[in-house]
Amino acid sequence: MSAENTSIDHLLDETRRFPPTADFAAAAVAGPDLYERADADREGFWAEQSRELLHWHTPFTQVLDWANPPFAKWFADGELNVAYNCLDHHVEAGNGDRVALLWEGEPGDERRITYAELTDEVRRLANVLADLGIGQGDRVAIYLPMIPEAVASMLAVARVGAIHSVIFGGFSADSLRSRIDDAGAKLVITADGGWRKGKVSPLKPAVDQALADRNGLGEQETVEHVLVVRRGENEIDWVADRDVWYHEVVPQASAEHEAQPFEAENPLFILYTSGTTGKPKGILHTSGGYLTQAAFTHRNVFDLHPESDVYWCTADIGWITGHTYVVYGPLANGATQVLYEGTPEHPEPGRWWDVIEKFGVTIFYTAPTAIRGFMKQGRQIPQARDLSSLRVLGSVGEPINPEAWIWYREIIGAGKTPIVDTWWQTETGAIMVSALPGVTETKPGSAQVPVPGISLDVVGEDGRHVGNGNGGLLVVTEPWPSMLRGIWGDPERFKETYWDKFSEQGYYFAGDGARLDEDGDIWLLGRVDDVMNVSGHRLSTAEIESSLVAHEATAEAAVVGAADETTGQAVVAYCVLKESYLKSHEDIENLAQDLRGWVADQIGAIARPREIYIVTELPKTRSGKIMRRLLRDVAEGREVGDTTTLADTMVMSTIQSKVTGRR
Ligand code: 6R9
Repeated sequence: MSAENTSIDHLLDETRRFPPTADFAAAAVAGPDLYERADADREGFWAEQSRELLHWHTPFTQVLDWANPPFAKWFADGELNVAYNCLDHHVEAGNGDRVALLWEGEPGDERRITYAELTDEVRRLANVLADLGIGQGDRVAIYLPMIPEAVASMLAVARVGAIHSVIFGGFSADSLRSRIDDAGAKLVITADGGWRKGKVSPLKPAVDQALADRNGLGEQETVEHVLVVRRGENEIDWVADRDVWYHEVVPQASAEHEAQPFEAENPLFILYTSGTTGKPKGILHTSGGYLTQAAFTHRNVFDLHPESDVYWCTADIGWITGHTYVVYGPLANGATQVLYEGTPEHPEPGRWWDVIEKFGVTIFYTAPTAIRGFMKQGRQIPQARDLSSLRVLGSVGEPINPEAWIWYREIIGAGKTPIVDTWWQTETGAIMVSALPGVTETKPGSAQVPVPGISLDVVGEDGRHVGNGNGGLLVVTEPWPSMLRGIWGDPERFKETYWDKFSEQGYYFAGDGARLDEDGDIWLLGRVDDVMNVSGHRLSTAEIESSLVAHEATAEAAVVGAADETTGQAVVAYCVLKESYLKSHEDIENLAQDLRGWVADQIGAIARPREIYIVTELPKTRSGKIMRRLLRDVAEGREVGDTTTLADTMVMSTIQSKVTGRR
C-alpha cells in the first residue's frame, strides 16, 4: 500500500463514506424519527422510551429532577426492579424458552441457559443472599470469571436492592482490598478459579489474601461471607463460618422469590475506574435512568431484533461495557447472547471466529485493541471461517483508526456490515455518541453523532462551541438518564473531577479531546491528559497513531509526548509490526526512520516523532486501553509508575530494555 491509496493525510481528510443500504434501512429498528422526537422534547422522549422498554411497578410522573446539580434524579417517583426487567418480565411475556446465554468455557464446555432457567437461578441466589443477610443498600463485591454465575450474581444482587461492585478477575489482592474497603462490602462472590490461556487461573486465594491481615491493614472487617463458585476445581483454602460453596446452597434454595420494587434512584452498582492520579474512583450508578439508556442504546445502536439475533459483546463483566452491554442492556431487551470465558488466542488465534461461526453470531461488539491484534496476525485467520452470519459490528474503548475500521468492515464484515463506533465512559453509563445502523452514513474513524436524546458539544477552554472544522474538549451539555450519580463516598471529588471545569455553563467535562468535521461529526482524539504540546502546537495521540497504523508495516502504535529541551515536548512512538510484514521484510533497520518520514508526510513536520521504538507489545489495561502514562515514563527515562492495572505486567520490562538498549 502506498501513501496515495491509504488516503489519510490527516484524520479529517478521511473521505470514505458508507451509506446504509435500502434493505438494511427498511428493516432497521431505528429511524430518523428518533432524532426528531428527541429534539422536539428531550425529557418527554426519555420518558416515552423508558415506559416502552421497561416495566415499572409504580409508574413515574416526574422525569428529570435537576434542582440540585450536579446530582441528577431521573424518574424519581417511579419504582421498578432491575432484575425483574431482565428476567421475569420476559418469562411472563411468554419468552421463557428463549436462550438468554450461549455460554462457552475456554476448555470448550458449553451451557445454554434460557430466560426461564436464568430467572430460576437468580431467584434461588436472591434467597441465598437474603439468608446471608444481604438487603437493600448493602454492598457485594463480585470477583468472578466470565461464567453464567457472574451474570446471575449481578442480577441477584440487583434483585434484592443491594449494590454490586464487580472487580476484574485479573486484579491483585491489594486492588481487591482497597475496593472492598472503600465500598464496605459485606459479601464477596468469587470462584475457586477460572480458565485463561489453557490453564486455571486461581481467584479465591486473592480474596483470602485481600481479607487477611496484610500490609499492616489488619483483617478486613466488613466482609461477613465469601460465596464461592466451583469452576477451576483447583485446590483452595477454606475458612469455616465465612466461606460458603455456591453449589451447596443455590440449587437447594427456594425458586420462589418475588422481586420487590425499588425506587428509580436506588443504587445499582459501583464500578471502580482508575483516575489519572490518586485512588480509583467508585463510580456510582442507579436503577431507572441507567436501565432506560442501557436498553434504548442496546436496541437502537445494535439494531437488535431479539427474536432472531445472536448478539456477542466480548467485554469482561469487570468493565463498564460488560455491565451495560453484556448484562443490563441485552437482558432488559430479551436478547440471546454469547458469553465466552477465555482469551481470543486460545487454543489458537482463530478462537473468536470459531465462536461466531458456531453460534451464528449476528451482532458483534468488541474493542479496537482486539481488532488491531487480529490485523497483526493476518486476515487468513478470520478468512478461514464462515462469518457470514454477521450483520452489525461495533467498536468501543478507544478511537478506532480508519485503517482498523476498514479492515473490520472488509475482513470481518464481508465489506457490507455497518460499523458503529460507540463513544462513552464508565461515568456516562451507556453509549453517548454513535452512528445508528440503517440511519447514519458512516465514516471510518469518526464516532459521529450523539445518540437521540443526548446533548453534547465540543468547546474551547472558555466553554464556547468551537465550530465545525475545529478541535476542543468534549462536554455533555444536558443531564442524561444513565449519568453517574456520584463517586462513592466522595461528592467533592465528583464535582471537582467532572463539573468544576465548566461550572459556569453547567457542562459535564469528559476529559477527552475531540474535533468537529465540516459536517459537524465528532472525531475523538484521545484523553486530554495525553495531548502533546510540541513547540506550542497541540497534537493528538489518536491522530499520529492513526497515521502510523496506516503504514503497511504497523499493526499498532502508541504515541506519547516526552519532555524535550527545545520543543517543550517531543513525539515518541512505540510501534508493533504486522506479522506478514515481518515475514516478508528481513531488514527492518531503517523502518523507524521511514515511519518518522511517513508521519511527517501525512500530518506535517511538526508531528514527526523524535523517536520510534519497534516493540512486540504495548502496555494495556485489562479492557485493552493503552497506558500511555507508563510509556511516557520510559520515554523520559523515569522509573515506571504504578503497573497494577496492566493486563500483563511483563510488557513494561520488555519495552524498557528495548528503549534503554537503544540509547
Ligand atoms: C466504555 C469505556 C472511557 C474512555 C473515554 C475515551 C475512551 C471509549 C471510545 C473512546 C474514542 C470511542 N473511549 N470509547 N475513545 N472512541 N469509541 O470505554 O469506558 O473504560 O470508562 O473509558 O475510553 O477516552 O473517555 P471507560
